[in-house]
Amino acid sequence: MIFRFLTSGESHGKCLTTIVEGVPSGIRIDIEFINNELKRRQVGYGRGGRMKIESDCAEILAGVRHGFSTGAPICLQIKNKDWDNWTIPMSPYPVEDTKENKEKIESKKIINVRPGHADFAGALKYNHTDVRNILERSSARETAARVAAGAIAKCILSEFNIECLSCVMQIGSVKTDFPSDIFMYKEKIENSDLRTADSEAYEAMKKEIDKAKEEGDTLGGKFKVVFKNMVPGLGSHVQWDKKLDGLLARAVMSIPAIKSVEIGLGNAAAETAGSMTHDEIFIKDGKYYRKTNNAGGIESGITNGEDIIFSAVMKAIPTLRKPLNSIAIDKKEEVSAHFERSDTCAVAACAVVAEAMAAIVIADAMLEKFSHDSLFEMKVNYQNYLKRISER
Ligand code: EPS
Repeated sequence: MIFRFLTSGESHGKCLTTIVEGVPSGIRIDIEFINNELKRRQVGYGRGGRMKIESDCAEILAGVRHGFSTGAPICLQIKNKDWDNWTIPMSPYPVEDTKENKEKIESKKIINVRPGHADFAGALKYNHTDVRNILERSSARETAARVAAGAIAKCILSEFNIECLSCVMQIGSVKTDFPSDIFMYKEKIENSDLRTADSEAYEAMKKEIDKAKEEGDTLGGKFKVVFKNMVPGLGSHVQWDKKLDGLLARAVMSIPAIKSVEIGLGNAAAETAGSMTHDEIFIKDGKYYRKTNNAGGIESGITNGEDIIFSAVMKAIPTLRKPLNSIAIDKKEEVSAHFERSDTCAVAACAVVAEAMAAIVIADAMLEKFSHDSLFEMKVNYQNYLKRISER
């Protein structure tokens, strides 16, 4: 792995941070682009109160000079505005032992775990009696830092004209297949707070979210992500951990609440005969082409030059205003699960996070294939490769 990143930060801590390593020198790092990516993640009909507090914005702390990467690790920081309300309960330092401080800390202590979140297993594993120690890090707030890292990956990909876009395909029971070529509807998708170009489905999705909200419930859904202008030959068939589909699935599955990832035809492959599954290859004017892309741009772990297409399912958020039955940790007592504040539905935001995670995997494969010291060297290798394969 060449493009590596870690994130740190708690949901109500001072900030989120990411350190991205493996970025070649000479990549234009556009802070406005990074911040626009963060903004895209905040959008979504059905999101909760936190998004009204935050207006996520990254600061570059290292690794970039005058707008270009130097080859050194890049450090990005996103401040949590909500931190101002949490300085005592979330203080990294011991706080003064006053009645007021004790009350503030106690008021934020959680023992009623939420089924479906990391609370229960996390408290057992890390030996905590205050579940907040788990919740703060397992919160999907962390995905803001992933989107910042993903924006750096997208800056690399854009040097090679690789573009990506996501759209929502399902919210609760409302499904849409429209459009099949999502780039044709890019503007409409970007302007939709549910990332859909299907006006009819949009209204039905909103209704479904409103209903869930009224009932104190939450909703999941499904989204699709497409990368276009791909080069053939990224990833490899030779070893299990080099297969690009495996790497993509892992990266996307690691996003909170993701329950399945499908590449290309995905689950429908179970009921599709071979003759209808595999994308036949044709030749026109000396060029190879395909009429279908059921493989989602990846065959045996290697990109084949077609668009990379995958979809993923996000389960309904486990923080419910009408809480589920649960237990108070260490008390052997049945209680209602903890509720503080939550989104009713965050599928549109999750699609943006999936773009980021996939961009990281694809950028990493590009760096592996074409070198990773400087953009200059990478481009020379890329052009040579394109020339070589075009002659075959
Ligand atoms: C999120 C911030 C969180 C939640 C949400 C995602 O903020 P808060 O807990 O202060 O409301 O809104 O987290 C979850 C849905 C979850 O299950 O953890 C964000 O920035 O995306």
